[in-house]
Amino acid sequence: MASLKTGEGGLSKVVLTTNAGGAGAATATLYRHGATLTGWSVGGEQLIFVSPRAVFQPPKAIRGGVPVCFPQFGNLGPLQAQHGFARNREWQLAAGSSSSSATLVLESDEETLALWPHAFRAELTTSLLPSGALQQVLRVTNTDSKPLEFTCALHTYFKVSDIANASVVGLKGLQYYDNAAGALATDAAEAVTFSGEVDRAYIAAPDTLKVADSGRGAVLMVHKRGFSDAVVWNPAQAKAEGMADLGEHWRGFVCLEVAQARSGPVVLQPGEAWEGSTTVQYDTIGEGAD
Ligand code: TA6
Repeated sequence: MASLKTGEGGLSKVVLTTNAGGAGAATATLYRHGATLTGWSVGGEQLIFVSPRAVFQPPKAIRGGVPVCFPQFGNLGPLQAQHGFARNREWQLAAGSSSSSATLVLESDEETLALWPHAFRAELTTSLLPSGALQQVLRVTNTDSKPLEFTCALHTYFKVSDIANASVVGLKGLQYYDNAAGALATDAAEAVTFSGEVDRAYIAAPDTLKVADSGRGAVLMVHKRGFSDAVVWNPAQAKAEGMADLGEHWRGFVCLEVAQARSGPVVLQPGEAWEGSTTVQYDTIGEGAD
């Protein structure tokens, strides 16, 4: 049974474990604040980045982990708040969670209705698979009597030895919106590498993508379903210095986010539900698929 514990800042968290013994043992940590996953380790190797300067004080979003961007990704929606409000609100632990899987729930209330006049139920189910892989499923139900339209993302910060050692493979030939340049472009490179700010929202990305860290011989195979797009981000030094909860720690992560963003919003009729999922498998270089 997943149990609630007290974490950073006195916030409530859930710790998940697999029963796999020895090298395959995996753990994950999930805060009710923002339903933000703040850790995933396999065989003792921590694979998720959280800024050492992260502020665990609601409503501020935790810098790092896997923030839930809903009901909009970025500014792709009517809200003033970038990435919506889900990552700033407390989610409830649903009954039926186990030692290796937990569902957190966010339902519309007076506050959200004042921000966004739509009744909804959002559920994030986080599971550690027997292999140690991390799976997250976001399910949104339109509980209103009118259509619901939203964009969303699971904004994952993968821990890397150094951004200079990181690459993202699988996006060659795709069109992306370059948020730094404010323009569309096409990626001709075999892999995305990081020699400066990278802030790209790829349109209609493949369902399998790879994050590689040559500095620690790690490969993360990311498999998405339901999310059409993928976002790659690292702010580099100039932007990071303007972020009080990041600063000099910008070299420690690469964001590869599964998103329903530039391809267009999800539209749900009353009573309809949508699901998007990501499953991430950790391998050491040499084991992972090429
Ligand atoms: O996913 C990339 C991005 O949209 C970047 O443009 C940057 O703003 C990043 O998200 C972090 O956003 P935040 O609101 O968490 O500072």
